Amino acid sequence: MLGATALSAMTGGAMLRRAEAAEANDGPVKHEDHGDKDDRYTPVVTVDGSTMPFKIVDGVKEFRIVAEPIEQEFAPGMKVKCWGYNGSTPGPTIEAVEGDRVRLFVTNKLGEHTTIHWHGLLLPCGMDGVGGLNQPQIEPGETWVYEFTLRQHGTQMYHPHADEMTQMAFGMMGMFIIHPKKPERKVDRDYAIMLHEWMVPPGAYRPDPNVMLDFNTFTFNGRVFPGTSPLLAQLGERVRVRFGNLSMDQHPIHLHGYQFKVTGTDAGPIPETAQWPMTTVPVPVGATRDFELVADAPGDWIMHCHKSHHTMNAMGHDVPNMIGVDQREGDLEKKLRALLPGYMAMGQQGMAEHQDHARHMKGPANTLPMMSGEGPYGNLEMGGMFTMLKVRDQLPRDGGDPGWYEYPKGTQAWKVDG
Ligand SMILES: [Cu+2]
Repeated sequence: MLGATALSAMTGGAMLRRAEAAEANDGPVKHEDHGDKDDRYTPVVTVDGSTMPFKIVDGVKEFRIVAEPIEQEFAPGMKVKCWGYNGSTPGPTIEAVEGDRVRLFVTNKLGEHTTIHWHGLLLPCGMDGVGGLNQPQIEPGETWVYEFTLRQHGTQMYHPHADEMTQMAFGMMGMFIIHPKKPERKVDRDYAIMLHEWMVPPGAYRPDPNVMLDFNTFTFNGRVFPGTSPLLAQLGERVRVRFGNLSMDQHPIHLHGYQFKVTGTDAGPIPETAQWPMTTVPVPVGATRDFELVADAPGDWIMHCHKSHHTMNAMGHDVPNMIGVDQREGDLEKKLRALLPGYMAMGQQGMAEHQDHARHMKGPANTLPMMSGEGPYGNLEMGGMFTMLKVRDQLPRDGGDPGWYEYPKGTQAWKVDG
């Protein structure tokens, strides 16, 4: 069970996936965590995701993991047939403390065999989970047990080491966070975000695992903007954000309005003297990065991958570039319409008009427009790996979304004549 602190920190996050409304960030925070409680740490909040329940049995922390086909809503309007753990992709975040003995039951409900590899963990070789090498594969219907003592702390991950290409492309992955035995610098809010990328062909419901480079959907914890929940912080709080990346690309994560320090990698904490101040942290493939900041600047600060195609939803990469082509010249648009009924010239001045067009032009089924989302001043023209850090001097008591930031007078850009 999560403590009250964690619940309030969850801030419209954890259960948004199950919320009906498009941007219902203020929905009730419920949790389906029936396990035991661990008071030794402030639980991490897996934004839009969940924490894996556990039971302490004879001093061993037991987790039950089910590998299974699932349906994941990336954002309202797009549900994808994925594979995951315990009903979601990424699977629930596993949390424990350095020195703990953990017992992880893995039940395979997929149609093919699987295993789990504990990525970055120091453990006996026979627990490493490489199917065919460290153990036989876990066949459909079987349950296998991994058990080891945690000899480190930091942000780690878990994923299959069996038919990896398919199983990871379908979303099988999760975070494995080990808190230090001797508490280090305490943070007030601790967030975890698993980065992933997918090729979901327009009109399709299932990701294509054969794609190597040309992905069209980029998720934070299995959600794309505008389906991502904001991270919240109260003025003065110390915030940690942990990123894990098991996708096929590096993702440079950029936060506006702050300089943060990169405080941890998959090999644990970085000594203070070696911590890098940054505004963009590259999260390499097969690695994790933690950063920390003190939330001293109020506002709505965006946080996103800085590869600009990664902040778009599905787009046609093969379309001819029409920017600068005046199709009204010589009635070109009209002539084309005679050949192609309904043809409309688009993208002559840029692509921003796409967001408005997407509102009244029906695209393929189960496919989100390339750009979407609205702010207090109009279209945000974003998608994919995009969210916000909302910092307020007073967050709503229920831990919900505080709404849009109210800019103090004289602190906003203004328009002039000429
Ligand atoms: Cu990216």
